[in-house]
Amino acid sequence: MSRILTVAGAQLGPIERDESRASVVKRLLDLMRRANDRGADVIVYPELALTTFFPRWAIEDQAEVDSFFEREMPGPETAVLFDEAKKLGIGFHLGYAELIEEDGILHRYNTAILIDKAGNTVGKYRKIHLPGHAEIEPERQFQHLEKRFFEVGNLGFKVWNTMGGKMGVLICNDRRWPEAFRVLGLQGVEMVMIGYNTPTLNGLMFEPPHLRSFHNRLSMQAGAYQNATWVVGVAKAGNEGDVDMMGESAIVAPTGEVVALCSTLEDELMIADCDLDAGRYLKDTTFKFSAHRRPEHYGLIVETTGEVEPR
Ligand code: CDV
Repeated sequence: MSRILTVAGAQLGPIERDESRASVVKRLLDLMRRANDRGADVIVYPELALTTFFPRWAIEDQAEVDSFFEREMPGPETAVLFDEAKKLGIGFHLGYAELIEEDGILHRYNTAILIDKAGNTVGKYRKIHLPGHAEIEPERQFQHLEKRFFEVGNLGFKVWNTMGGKMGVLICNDRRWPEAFRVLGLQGVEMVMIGYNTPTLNGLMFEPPHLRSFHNRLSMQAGAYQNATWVVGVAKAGNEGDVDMMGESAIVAPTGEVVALCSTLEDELMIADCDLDAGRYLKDTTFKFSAHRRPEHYGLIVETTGEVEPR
């Protein structure tokens, strides 16, 4: 018997720096209603879906940086999204900048949450692989200040049993790191949701745009196949803040095949009926980790620091 989860990926076109939360949330609601009309069980929005991709700007005023963060979730401007999802009975994944006070200290994370069809928050992930740089580098065509604006996530890579399957979340740059996928794979993940903001240019040195696209697909397709999991990769696309952002949002099957693909650089829905059992034969054969995976013979000692030393 198959376990079908109908999944919508809600690619977003550009969000300009001065676009209000209310305006963005209206766009998210429109996509949610359309996804619901098309029978989706869950809708996946991109990384930092509520604002422009603010790490591209050399913003030095902390109050201005913080204006891109959410202090509560749901908050006054996002509650309507939660209410509508609950009313429709649709789950959702939302990426946003999280500002939280813990033990009297303010922390800032690049976060994504997963909400089930009944409106419960079932998972939260804080981005671990933060790309870019911490100091403003004027020689760059545009900044990528994730290392300045965010702390490294402290929740690990988790898998949640929800919506009939084992769900995991990665955020953007995480998709390029096989170990991020593998930690989810080792927990038997069946679907990985990934929001991303990826410029079509490197920003520091020349890199052919076609390679940037290829590496996006390669990372998601390899992550899917090698862990026998669905991958739902959803972009913020188009010319935002004068930087061209890659679209090419895709739903990838556990075989590594792309089954749905966005074709514009605008707000666009892609939908697929995902059989959560589709990766079962790979998990039982080629990627039966318990039978074939042999980390004790890899010839490396992985220290707890993360450093790797030859044996
Ligand atoms: N938001 C990101 O993490 N973007 C990176 C860029 C900087 C390469 C990515 O891996 O797509």
